Amino acid sequence: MTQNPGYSLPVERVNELSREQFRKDYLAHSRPVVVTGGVREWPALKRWELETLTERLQDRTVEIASTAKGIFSYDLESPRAKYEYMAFSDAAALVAQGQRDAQYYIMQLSIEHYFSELRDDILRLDLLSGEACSPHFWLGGADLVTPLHWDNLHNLYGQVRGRKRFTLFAPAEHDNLYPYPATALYGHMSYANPEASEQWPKLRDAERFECILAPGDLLFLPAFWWHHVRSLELAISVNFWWVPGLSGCFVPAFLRTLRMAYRRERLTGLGAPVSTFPGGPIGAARSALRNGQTSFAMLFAASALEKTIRARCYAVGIDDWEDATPRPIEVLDAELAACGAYPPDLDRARLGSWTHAINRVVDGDSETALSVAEATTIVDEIRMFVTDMH
Ligand SMILES: O=C(O)CCC(=O)C(=O)O
Repeated sequence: MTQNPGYSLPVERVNELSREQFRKDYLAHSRPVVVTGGVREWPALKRWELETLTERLQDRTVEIASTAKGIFSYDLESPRAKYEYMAFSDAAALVAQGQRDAQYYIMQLSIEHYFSELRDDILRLDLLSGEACSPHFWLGGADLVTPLHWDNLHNLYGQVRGRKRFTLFAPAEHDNLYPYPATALYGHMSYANPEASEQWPKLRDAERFECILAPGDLLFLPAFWWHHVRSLELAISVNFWWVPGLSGCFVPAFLRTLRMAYRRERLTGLGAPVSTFPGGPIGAARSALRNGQTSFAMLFAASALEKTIRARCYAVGIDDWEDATPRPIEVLDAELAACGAYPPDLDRARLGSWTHAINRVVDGDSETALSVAEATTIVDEIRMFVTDMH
């Protein structure tokens, strides 16, 4: 393995983090952070040895991925990873020993779905509040690699056994990271290997952040951040994903990446890439509403807002905001207003109420989530706003 990291910074580390600090200093800015010992109280840290898990789970059917070279691509069309179902005890034996011609990885299985009896070994994270998210389970041998990609979800990733090295790049580094074409179904992946920068020279221009997660550590990996992960020994992890609120999306550096995400059929389950929907993001929002998918509808509506406001920015001579530092919506809103990017008669209170509603629904707070009828009203208002602004 060649280490040629260009320039590399450690991911910020803290020993303690209150929910308020997390939201204010990291979540609002989509900035990664490791909380050392952040999950050390989880009973899983004491209970999850491979042998004890095997005793508890025995014949439970699990999905397991295998590859010849230990590189686990998310591109299911890639010949590199094969998926099969087998009893947990057989899967655990394969993970522990590997085979001469294959390595095995149990990846991101829903704990609720596959092993509900393990639920009590994981404590709810204090950093989460209303977010709708459930834990996912990872078990793999040493030296397995998840190649460079991003997800459209925020992620709190807890390490239970073994260590993993995470290499992260901010969304704004996109152009240096050899992404798959935006039109590819797996447009969230990169061709590049950050462990072989000499083969991917632009990687050396990208600022990378690295951390090693040890048992008990917790990483906040913001949505749209590129990540490459290597296990340093047999490793067990549990992570929580959730849909970012609008404040996590409606920031310039993410939106370029988000636009690519809209082209992916899998993101929506709408049956076709969103780019093919008549009416662009608003058309996609309406289709999502017909399926009752209010959170996707809100994200597409947010994208329509962004597209329009960006066009206004260019119109008034602001052309650098795509690469600006991610910042909360209120800050961005004030900046855009100050530079005249909005039409003078824009009802900014109304704009604020849409973003508030969008945040409520995408934050997944089920008690206050929008009904489809309310979401439809908002999408219609945004459609009118977008049309008027052009
Ligand atoms: O742990 C891994 O191998 C990959 C983790 C990952 O890609 C994620 O949590 O999004």
